[in-house]
Amino acid sequence: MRLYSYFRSSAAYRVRIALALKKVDAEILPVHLLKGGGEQLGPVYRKLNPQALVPTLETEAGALTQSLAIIEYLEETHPEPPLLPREPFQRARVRAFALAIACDIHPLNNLRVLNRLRTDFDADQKAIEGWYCHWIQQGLGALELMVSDRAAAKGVCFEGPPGLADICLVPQMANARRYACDLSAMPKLLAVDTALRRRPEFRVAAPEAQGDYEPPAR
Ligand SMILES: N[C@@H](CCC(=O)N[C@@H](CS)C(=O)NCC(=O)O)C(=O)O
Repeated sequence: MRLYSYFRSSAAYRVRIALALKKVDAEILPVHLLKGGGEQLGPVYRKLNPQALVPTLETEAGALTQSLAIIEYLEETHPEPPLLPREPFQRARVRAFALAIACDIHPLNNLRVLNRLRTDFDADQKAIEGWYCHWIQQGLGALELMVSDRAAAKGVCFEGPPGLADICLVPQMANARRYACDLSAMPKLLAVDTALRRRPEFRVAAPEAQGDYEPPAR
């Protein structure tokens, strides 16, 4: 399998964590989202991913897009360890947490959205940072209420082994740190994120562990 990824892409980061938890090997092929206006926008990559977004997982059966669909595919093809609880109500709660990040928080802060705010709505860097942190704080503030004290003390979003909610949380927290968003109102999420990032499967998937990593410009 081949994963088209970008070190800083939080959607690709989700898939990298899932691959590590499942112990599935995949060759990582970097797609630079900024170089030359963005390699994701070129015709070759668009054939694989018509949305021109990372990640894409190339499998023997063909290319798969959308990080959550890719993770569900990995879950179905490699059931152990499970990323979702077996009980339907608990499964739905974990999915709700993950979807809140993947569908409601992350898309508002995606590169193409920020670019359009700059080019078509005259947003300067301060305005972009305000926009970015607004949606993160509103979104993660709600998710803080979904994590029990017991789960947080165990270093996971929901009790049991790390799963889909944790896979979505850690990359979104990395985005928040990148823009220095104030997360002091989310002590449980901060504790869970810190605990998860110590685990080897999360460490190998981290942006700074990637071959295409670039340290932040100062
Ligand atoms: N819902 C998609 C989101 C994918 C996505 O937005 N990827 C970002 C990086 S995190 C991207 O490729 N952005 C490129 C752009 O905005 O041009 C998924 O979960 O895979």
